[in-house]
Amino acid sequence: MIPALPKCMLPLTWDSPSLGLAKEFIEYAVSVCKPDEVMVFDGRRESWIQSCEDLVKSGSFLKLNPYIWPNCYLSRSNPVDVARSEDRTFMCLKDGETLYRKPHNQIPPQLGFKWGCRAGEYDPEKKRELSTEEMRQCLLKRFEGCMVGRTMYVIPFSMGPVSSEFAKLGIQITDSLYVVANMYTMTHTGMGIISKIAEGSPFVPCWHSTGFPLEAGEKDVCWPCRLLPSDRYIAHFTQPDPAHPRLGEYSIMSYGSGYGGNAILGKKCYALRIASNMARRDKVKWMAEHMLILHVTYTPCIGIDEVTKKKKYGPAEYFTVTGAFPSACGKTNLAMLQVPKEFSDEWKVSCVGDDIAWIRFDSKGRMCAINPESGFFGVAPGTSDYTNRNAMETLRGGNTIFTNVGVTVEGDVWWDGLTEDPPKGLVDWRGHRMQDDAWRDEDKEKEKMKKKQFIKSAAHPNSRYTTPCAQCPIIDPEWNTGKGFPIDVMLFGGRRSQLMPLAVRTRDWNQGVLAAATLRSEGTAAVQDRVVGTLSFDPMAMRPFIGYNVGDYFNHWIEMGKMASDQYRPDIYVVNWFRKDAEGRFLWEGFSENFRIVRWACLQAKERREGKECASSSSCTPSSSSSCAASKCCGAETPLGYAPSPCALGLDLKSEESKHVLKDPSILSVCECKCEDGKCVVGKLLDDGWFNELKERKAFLELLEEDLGKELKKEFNELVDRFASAGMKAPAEMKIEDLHFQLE
Ligand code: OXD
Ligand code: MN
Repeated sequence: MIPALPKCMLPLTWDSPSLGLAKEFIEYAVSVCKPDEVMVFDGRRESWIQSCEDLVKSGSFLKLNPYIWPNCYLSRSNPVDVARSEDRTFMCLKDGETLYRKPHNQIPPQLGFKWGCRAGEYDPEKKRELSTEEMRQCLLKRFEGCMVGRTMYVIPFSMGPVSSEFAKLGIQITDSLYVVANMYTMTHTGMGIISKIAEGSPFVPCWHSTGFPLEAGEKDVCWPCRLLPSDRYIAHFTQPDPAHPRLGEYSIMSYGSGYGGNAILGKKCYALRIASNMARRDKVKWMAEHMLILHVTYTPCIGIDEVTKKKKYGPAEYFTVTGAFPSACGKTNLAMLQVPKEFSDEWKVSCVGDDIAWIRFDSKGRMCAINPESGFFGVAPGTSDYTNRNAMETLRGGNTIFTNVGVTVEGDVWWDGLTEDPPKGLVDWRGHRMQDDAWRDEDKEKEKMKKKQFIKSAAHPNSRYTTPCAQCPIIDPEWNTGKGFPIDVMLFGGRRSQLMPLAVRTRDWNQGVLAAATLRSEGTAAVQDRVVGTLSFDPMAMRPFIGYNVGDYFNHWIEMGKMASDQYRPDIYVVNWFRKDAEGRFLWEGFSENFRIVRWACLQAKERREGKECASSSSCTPSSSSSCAASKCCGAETPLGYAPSPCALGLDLKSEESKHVLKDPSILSVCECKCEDGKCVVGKLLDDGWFNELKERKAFLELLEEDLGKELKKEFNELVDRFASAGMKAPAEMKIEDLHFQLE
């Protein structure tokens, strides 16, 4: 049960002055939103079940078949509210601070920045974006009376285990019980947080409303929201509210949408946008990144025991790999990777997190990551026992909320990719009964097309599941202890059907930061109204989540690299699982096979730990499949960094299995391999597309104007030089001119 406010505050009473700032915020929010009643969510499992059952009663949730999906529910959103509304997301910084030097509407459209935060709404009368305090007034006006006829739910929550040094607290007020139910799974909730706040721990006030007050006697709808996209605001403030300065510098005000990252405010709004701002502002610097965290255990086989004839294993070694990928690019799959059989004897992986990493230094100067969330909010389509059995097992553990997937009349769920053929008795994500076998046709070609259409319409492409991390069969035993996992490897990857190679290890931290900063990716359905497939910049996969000036954010990365100890500074890799051939077929098998890159990276981290410098490779040529020990294969040198040979990935191009995994070995590199004295050296470029690619990257970096740090500029010009050595035309055009400083 969710008790009404005064009861729930026991042993503290509602009138207790010791409730301090929690009380000030709730009273402030009540006075603005004018709800009919206020309830506090106490974080108990019973309260979660009660919330879900109440949602069933009101018609918002459908209870799924408990024999297949125990304690699981289906929710259907309004079809206009199905993804994060990036172009209604505002980072309202301190007066005088900006995300980019240029106002949002002056950023060249080809850079893809129609999506991503802006400073304030554009006011056509003032011919400028609203200032931070104007935005606050604009939001307060929207919130005025927005909960009339409704209940205001108060959710005390922590990002990160409450007792850990990483933990950050928040209180979300919301008029959506769906959001309450999701926040329970995605964050650490409970009354202990109110007590901590009462004791003086800071918290972020998080305002959320669907913007749908009810007149007396008006019937509620299943998914309240504002229908006009321009009526939605996801606004973040990083300076105090002048009316309530004691509530601190940070606050979030989200209005008009009930979906995912727009409404579950602990996730993208707090744990990425606000947290990244805090991370740079705090005295002890840290980072909040859009990254999965994978823990890898390697127990090398060291021979055969002569007596028992069994394999002998050396001591276990541990690695932590993080991966930054834009939304809907397979982060959850990589976070729950299944190690291919041929490696599973020596290698095991466990999952720490699938979306967000908070990174701090430990006393040895290692960058250590935790997952601040407690649930997975994963994209359903494409998830199956073949692509991600661990995710399926997590869901089958029950306690899952599905949003916008298809459902059968038997109360089973379905989406594109779950099974080969759609089941009979399917109801699509909008609640329309689909006609069984409507896709069948005598003409097999026609049937293929019709089936594709049918399948695609069952679940929304951004349909989701909200499920507890603790249910994942390969969750790391220490995922929730607050212990930071020391990072060895950081992977960065976009969705690129052309040009970008499968994987490269960058030469050093600064080159890696440049590569991550200039990451580009093709659009997916995770963003409202985004044209799927269009290419845009997505630095560190954080474009929609960077919570302060983007140039400063890059410089923060450079500074964090300087603070890391030389011995433990993570290696940065750029990867791309999504190369396609002319017919649109993927050239890399992906999914579990991505482990080959993880293994290659961990073996290089091992060499570094052992003090063996990975220089440009020895005998690893893309055509050799012979005696190349993976641990010796640092890779062939390319302008982007070191590229793996097939043998370094455990592939033998003569075998059919390997050809199935890697359909075209040329995706391994940007250059034709050229060997001199048995060593790979930079060869001729394989694709002329690099000229345009660098030109676009230059345009993006120049957008930062004076905020572009000298290190990145130097790295970029050196990258151009390396491409010039590999035969790229007109490099002089490509260099970034000195904008404001002399290069050393
Ligand atoms: C997510 C996203 O939901 O990145 O994780 O959109
Ligand atoms: Mn994400």
